Amino acid sequence: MLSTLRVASRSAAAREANLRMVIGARQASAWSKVPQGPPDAILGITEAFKADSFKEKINLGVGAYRDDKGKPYVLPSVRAAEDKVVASRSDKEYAGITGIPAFTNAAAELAYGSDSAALKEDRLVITQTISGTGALRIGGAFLQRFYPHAKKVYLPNPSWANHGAVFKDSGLEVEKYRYYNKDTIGLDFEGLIEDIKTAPEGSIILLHACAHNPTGVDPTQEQWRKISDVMKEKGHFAFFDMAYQGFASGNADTDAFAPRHFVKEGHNIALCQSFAKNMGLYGERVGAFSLVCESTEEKKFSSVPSTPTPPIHGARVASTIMNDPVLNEQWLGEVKGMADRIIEMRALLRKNLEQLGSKHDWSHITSQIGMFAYTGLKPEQMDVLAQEHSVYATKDGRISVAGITTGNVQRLAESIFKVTG
Ligand code: PLA
Repeated sequence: MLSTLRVASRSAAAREANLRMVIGARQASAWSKVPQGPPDAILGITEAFKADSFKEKINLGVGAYRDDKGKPYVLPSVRAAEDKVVASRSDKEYAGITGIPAFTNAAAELAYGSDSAALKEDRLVITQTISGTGALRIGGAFLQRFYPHAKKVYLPNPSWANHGAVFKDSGLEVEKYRYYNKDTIGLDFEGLIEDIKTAPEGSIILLHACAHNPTGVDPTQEQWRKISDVMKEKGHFAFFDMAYQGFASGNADTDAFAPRHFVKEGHNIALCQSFAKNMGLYGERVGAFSLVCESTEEKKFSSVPSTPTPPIHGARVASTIMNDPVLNEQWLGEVKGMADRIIEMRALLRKNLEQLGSKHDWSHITSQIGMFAYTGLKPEQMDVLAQEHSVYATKDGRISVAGITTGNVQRLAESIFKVTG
């Protein structure tokens, strides 16, 4: 203590440093019981990738689209809309509590379809959110407070790594239902149906609308119909996460089949939308949460507040695109372009692996859909890929196909071949 005092008297700078130490000590005692948050498994990979000095390193961790040069891609329609937004010299006033109506109306139409009964009958509530994660968080909290039949949500096994944490933070309990069959590298449809049937009536079931993350395995339309029937029989509540509309098939309507079918069948669903992937607006945090109500009357009671109040710039960009027929058409073409490049890279990776003489069956790489391929590689093999080949991806064997290019696919295939034999 004496020595600290002496140091403190030496100079103003030293005094300040000393003060910081004292404050630090106080803070440590105030927060010392706070458990350290888990590292973000996906963004942590980006950190490891950045720290690697090997020139030909490959990052297949985060699901962020890259062009064929491996560079982040800003959609030309987004650039054009952004120019329009800037040229309009709009003010920076707060948006309303549920966001920008021109954005949320267009988002609802994109998701549900302009002919949706829920829209025509004016029984949809929608609020702007901090991208898809914010939608899940707000939706989770809303259900936790007001959904009368359950306080537990059933997630597919496996599911997006953050689903569990986001719902737990919303105060919901989390349970799993069977989804993926390791042996077939496909959907465990019987297991899924059985688990949904045995869940207590009125359970909340989380469904990935399309491009299931991490497996890339989606139910077929026939299977979706069956899931809808079983859920109706049991009075379950469908909570859709649609983070990849347009990205799976290249067609925004095709990808929205499941939630639209459920609504047609009379399910009053909840839906989370993200514009991170399909518009490439990752950091702008543009999303929406909506609830289909039984009637306009019920809608009046179901106002879902947003983060007060949501950010305006990204929502203005998305709204400009969706409300301008020419830009909208251009954007849909660009989404298809991204989806097609991913599909092409799947084919190329499989071809390269087969040409190398790999004895494994890699057909799942091309049959899976969306941003990710679930390779079936084991955690130890993923470690070797990172340590010996500078190929970075999540330990569960998921690779972001969006990070593959014509320039790196051969080296990637060789690395996977060496690791899997
Ligand atoms: N839902 C699913 C199924 C997702 O995969 C993601 C993002 C989100 C919601 C949330 O996205 P948003 O908040 O940006 O709209 N998953 C990414 C990103 C792409 C991440 O986890 O950091 C992934 O790599 O899995």
